[in-house]
Amino acid sequence: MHKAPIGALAKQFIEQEEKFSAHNYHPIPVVIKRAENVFMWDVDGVRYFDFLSGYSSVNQGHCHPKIVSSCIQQVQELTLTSRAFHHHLFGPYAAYITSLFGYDKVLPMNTGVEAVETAIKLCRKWAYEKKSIPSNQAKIIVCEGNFHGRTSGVISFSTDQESTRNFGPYLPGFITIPYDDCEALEAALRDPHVAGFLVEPIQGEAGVVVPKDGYLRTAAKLCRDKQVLLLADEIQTGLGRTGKRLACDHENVRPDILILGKALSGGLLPVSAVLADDEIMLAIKPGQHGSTYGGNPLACAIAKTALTVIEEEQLAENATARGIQLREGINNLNSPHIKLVRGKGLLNAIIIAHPDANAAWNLCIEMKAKGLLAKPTHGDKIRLAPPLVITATQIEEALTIIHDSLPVLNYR
Ligand code: IF1
Repeated sequence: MHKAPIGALAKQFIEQEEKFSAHNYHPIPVVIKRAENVFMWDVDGVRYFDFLSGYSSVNQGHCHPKIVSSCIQQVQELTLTSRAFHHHLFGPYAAYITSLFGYDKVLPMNTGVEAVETAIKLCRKWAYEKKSIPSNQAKIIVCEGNFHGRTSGVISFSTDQESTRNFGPYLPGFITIPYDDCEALEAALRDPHVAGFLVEPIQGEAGVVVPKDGYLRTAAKLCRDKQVLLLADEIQTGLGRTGKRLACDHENVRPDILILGKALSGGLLPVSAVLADDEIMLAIKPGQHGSTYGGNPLACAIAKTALTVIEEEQLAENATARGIQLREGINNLNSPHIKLVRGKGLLNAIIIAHPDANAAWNLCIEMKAKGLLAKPTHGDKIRLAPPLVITATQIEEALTIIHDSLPVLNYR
């Protein structure tokens, strides 16, 4: 595995982290100190393009001035009331986000997985109380290769050994089918106890797996015909990332339950949300679900600005144009080490073709040395997902870095 030379200062921070924190990640060997727009700077002042974007959390660019300003103003006035009391920002925020996405109501949470767990509970509650599925018999269809978070409940239906092994016993009530397979979905929907279908419009963690055109539209119709709820996990694909406000918008699909997170706060703090219409959302009554920080004033202030920035700066449109430029640029490299590039908008990945299992990692280390940070996913895939504010000139600069880094694979 390609060893990256790191400075003494960075080494000191990494050793401290190694000694005093859990080893639940294997980061690229770089210690970031500052970030702005599409760039991050390490503790030695070296600048990098950020091509991971906090896993699509900083679509608006790092430390977007308008979002930071909202944060600074609000953090000095009121940060938390809990939901035991009302506060003056929640109503306007709820009105704004429900109007923007076209749903009756929002249930605010914090992390993405909390929103996914919320959506599962909402779907089950609706199934028992509105669809009369027998108690504790509700099933939710999920896809192979899914990634929806890391709570014990959500990993219960993961098909990734690293996410599940030795974390049992697992939450029951899930049917797993192949992704991008409507025949399998149609067959699974014959079970009268199916309450919902939870799906990522594009599978992020699996390596940016883009389903065939029409998959989501057909899946939505199959679910509708069986009175099964469509739960769209747009935590990573939403908020402009794939070139539309939501990835579902590419096929004019309106999920019954919409799940948002990550860029909902522009990377300032965990903010997530579940949106649905009254028939579903009002199945949960007072005292039946919640969270200490869910819908807190600081989150409302930040999220409302984070959403307006995406709209005002037309970040989805830029993601479309820059994504086409990036994919065409990578294809034009004609590298024997790149099997293919795939993605939509600025959610992309390259698949590395190389006998060395560490090739993708080695390429990432070389790109880091040349000023671009990215990280492999599932071995041979490298996600390329810069903030949606990136310019055409910056894409060209990034392509030059990728081009100049590829020869590192020639000698392994
Ligand atoms: C890690 C992956 C990406 C998500 C989707 C829900 C969640 C995520 C589609 C949960 C979170 C993060 C988690 C982070 C790395 C990153 C990731 F590699 F894990 F899978 F982006 F692809 N639905 N994804 O992508 O949201 O609770 O984390 O806020 O756990 O390593 P969260």
